[in-house]
Amino acid sequence: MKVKTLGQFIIEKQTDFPYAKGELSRLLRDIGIAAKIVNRAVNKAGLVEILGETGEVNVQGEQVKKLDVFANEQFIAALKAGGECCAIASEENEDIIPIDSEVSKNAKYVVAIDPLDGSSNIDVNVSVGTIFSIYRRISLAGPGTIEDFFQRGTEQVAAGYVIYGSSAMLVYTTGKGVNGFTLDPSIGEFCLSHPNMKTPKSGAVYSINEGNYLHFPEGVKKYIKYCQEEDKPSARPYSSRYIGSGVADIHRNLIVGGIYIYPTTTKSPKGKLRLLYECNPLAFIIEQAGGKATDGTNRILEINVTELHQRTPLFIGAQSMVDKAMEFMEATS
Ligand code: AHM
Ligand code: MG
Repeated sequence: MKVKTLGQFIIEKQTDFPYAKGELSRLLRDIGIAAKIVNRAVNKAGLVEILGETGEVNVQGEQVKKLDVFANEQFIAALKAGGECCAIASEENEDIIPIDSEVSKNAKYVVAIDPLDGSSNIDVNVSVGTIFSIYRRISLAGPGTIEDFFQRGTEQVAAGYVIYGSSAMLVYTTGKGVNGFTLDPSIGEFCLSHPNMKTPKSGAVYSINEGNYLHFPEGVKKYIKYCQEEDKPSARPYSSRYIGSGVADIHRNLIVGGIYIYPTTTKSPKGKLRLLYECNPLAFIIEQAGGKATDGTNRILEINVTELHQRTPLFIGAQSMVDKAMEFMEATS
């Protein structure tokens, strides 16, 4: 079988952007390099002193795990060294990280990143991930500014995620379909394994943390009951699958067909997930694969971004399932 590496694929696809000079390709390459380093650390996490908490609390008020910090450092270092990125917004940093170096002074892009998604699964050998989103800067020169990140999801130039799972995979889109690459550890390269990924229009899996049931909006409670009802023509009851690593849950649903919901709860009235570096990139990928992503009412990609760590509820996955869930939301609003 002829192998196509991520690097080769990116170069081949550069012709999709005739005006581009290869900067975006190099930026994706830099992200791929950091992902391999993080994957190496995840794979031997039990053997080296990288499990557990640092004793600090991050901007989200959550315990910071050592692997979170390590992943954050690796992506920042790779993006700084690559010279194609003029600012980074990370889940782990309260403010943006402007990049002010000789190599980055003409950089066109900014990157929003969740370096290690699924933090609660780090110490227990369950899949975790990285999510990234790339925008063209709107500031004119020098290091990027916070305004560069206040662009709607529709303005993303590229987005992707990496899963550190039973195998490591990198999935990304530049708005011309979705492609997935599996890391071949024997050659240390991500290789094209899932060309032109499409998600089924309908599915039979629903993913939600039902432990929060009592705190869900009425529409979500009713939709869950709908998923559990017996109805042969629509393949109900659906299966419930929830890993607790958003990347892994959404990746599985992308492939088999399903819906992932993280709604508002009475405890988190704006939802838990972050718009900039979780929901927007995931929504871009799922839409490109033929699925849908909303906050229960509005398309995720059209939500105005006004805060770096803005939260939003998320309904994402197979089109007909998201539509159905929204019907229940509308009927109860
Ligand atoms: P994190 O970025 O701090 O790991 O939070 C995001 C994660 C998602 O990956 C996952 O789907 C969700 O939070 C799980 O939250 P909960 O434990 O509340 O179900
Ligand atoms: Mg996250």
